[in-house]
Amino acid sequence: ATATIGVVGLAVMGSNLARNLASREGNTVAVYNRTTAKTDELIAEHPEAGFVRTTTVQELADSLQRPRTAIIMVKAGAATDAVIDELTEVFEPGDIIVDGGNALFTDTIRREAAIRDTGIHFVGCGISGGEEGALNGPSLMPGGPAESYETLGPILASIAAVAEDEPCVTHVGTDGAGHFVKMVHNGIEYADMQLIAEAYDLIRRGTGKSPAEIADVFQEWNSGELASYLIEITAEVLRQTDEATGEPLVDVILDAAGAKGTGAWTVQTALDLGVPVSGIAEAVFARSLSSRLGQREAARGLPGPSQEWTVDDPETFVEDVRQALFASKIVAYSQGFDEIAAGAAEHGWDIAKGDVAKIWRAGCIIRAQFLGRITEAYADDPDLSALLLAPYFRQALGEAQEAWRRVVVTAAQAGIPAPGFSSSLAYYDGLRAEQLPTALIQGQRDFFGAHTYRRTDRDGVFHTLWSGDRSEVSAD
Ligand code: 2AM
Repeated sequence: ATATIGVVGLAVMGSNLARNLASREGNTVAVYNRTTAKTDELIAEHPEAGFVRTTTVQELADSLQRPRTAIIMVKAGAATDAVIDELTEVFEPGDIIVDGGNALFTDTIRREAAIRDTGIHFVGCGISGGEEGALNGPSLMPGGPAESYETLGPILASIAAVAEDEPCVTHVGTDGAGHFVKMVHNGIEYADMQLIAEAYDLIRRGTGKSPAEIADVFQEWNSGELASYLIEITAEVLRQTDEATGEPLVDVILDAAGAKGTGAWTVQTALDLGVPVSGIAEAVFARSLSSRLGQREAARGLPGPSQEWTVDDPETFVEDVRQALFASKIVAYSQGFDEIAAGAAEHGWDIAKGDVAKIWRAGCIIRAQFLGRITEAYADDPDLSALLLAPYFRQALGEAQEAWRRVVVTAAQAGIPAPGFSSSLAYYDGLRAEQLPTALIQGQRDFFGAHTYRRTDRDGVFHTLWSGDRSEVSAD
C-alpha cells in the first residue's frame, strides 16, 4: 500500500481535485473511475502527478495506507449511494469515506447513520469554488465524525484555498453539517448574484450607461466594502463583446437563468425550519420567473408606469444603488447565518459561525472582504441574535438605509423589478418594527379556526367567542 488518499470519480471536479492533492507535498493519490478509460486518460495527461492506477474498488482499497481515506466525486444521488456501498464492502473500521459531491444534507445524515455501525467513518464534505477551485484551492466544508478530522483535516488543509495564511477548511459539525453549510453558501450566492443583477439593471436603465461603462462602476466598487469575486467577475462579464455581432455579450445572452437546485434546497429547508430567508427566496424565484418565457411573452402587453423615468444626477443615483446593494447583501448574509443557526439547533450541530465565514474568505464563489467582518462580529459576540445587529453591520445599514429606500421607491415608480432590494428592505423594516400587523392575523386565525391568541398585557392563551357574544374566554 503506497497511496495516502484515493479519489473515486474522475470527471472534471474529481480529476482536478486529484491533481490538486497530488501536487501537495506528502500526498500519493490513487485514482479510480468506473470506466477505466477515463482513469488512463487522466494518468496519461498528467504523468507529473504520479497517480496510482486502480481499476477496481478492491485494488483501490489495497493501494491505500491505513486508515484508508477516499474522496468520492461522482454524481449526487443514486451514483453516490452505489459507490458508498462498494467502498463499504472493501474498507475496514477506522477507514474514511468522504463524499465531496453536492449532496443534499439529509442524504448525508442518512448515509452517515447507515454505515456508522461498520466502524467506517462517513464524511459529507461541501466543496466550493467550481472546477478552478478544485484544482487550485477550494473552500472545504467537511462534516462527519470529529475523530475522522484528525486524519482528514491535514489532507484537506493541504489542498484548501488560503486566506491570510489560514487554510479554508474547518470541521463544520457532525454528519450532514458540512453539506448543510455548503447548501446555505449556495443560497447566499443566489442572493448575491440577484442583487448585483438588480444593481446593473437599475444603473443601465436609469443612467443609460453602456455595459462597458457599468463594468467600470463595478470595478470601482470592487476596491471598496463590496470587494468580492462576484463583483469582480461581473465587471468582466459586462466588458465582454460578442464576436459574432460586436454587441456587448450580455445583450445577446438569453435572459432565462438556469439553476441546479441548491438555492431551492436552501429555501425549502428554511421553510421547514421557519427561518425567513426572503432575500434568498426572491433570488431563486427571480430565476424561475426569468425562465418562464411563454408566460413572459404573453404578459409583455401589461401596462407599466405612464411617466418616463429619468435620473437627475447619475452619480448620486449610482452611489444610492451601491448602498442599496450593500445593505441588501448584509440582509442576505444575516438570513443565511440565521438558517445555519436554526439548522444547527435542529440537528444538534455545534457550528462556529465565525469559522464558517472564515473558510468562505477564499476559494469559494462568495469570497469577499466582507466575510472578515462576519468573523469579527461572531468573535466579539458568539451569541449575536442576528448578524445584522453586530455594530459594524448596524452602522452600515444605518448609513445606507435612506439611499436603499430611494432606490426601492425609484424602482417601483420606474416599473423595474428589484425583488432582492425591496424584499430585503421589507425584512429590515419588519425586523426593527415595534409593532407588526400580525396581531390582526392572529385575530383572523382565532375567528375562523379558534386558533387562539396571546395578549400583550396578560399571560395565558385566549379565544374570542366570535359567533357567540364575542366575549373573551381563557383557552388554557
Ligand atoms: P463514468 O466515467 O464511469 O461514467 C461523473 O458522472 C462521474 O460519476 C464519472 O466519473 C462517472 O463514472 C461517475 N459515476 C456515475 N454513476 C456512477 C456509478 N453508478 N458508479 C460509479 N461511478 C459513477
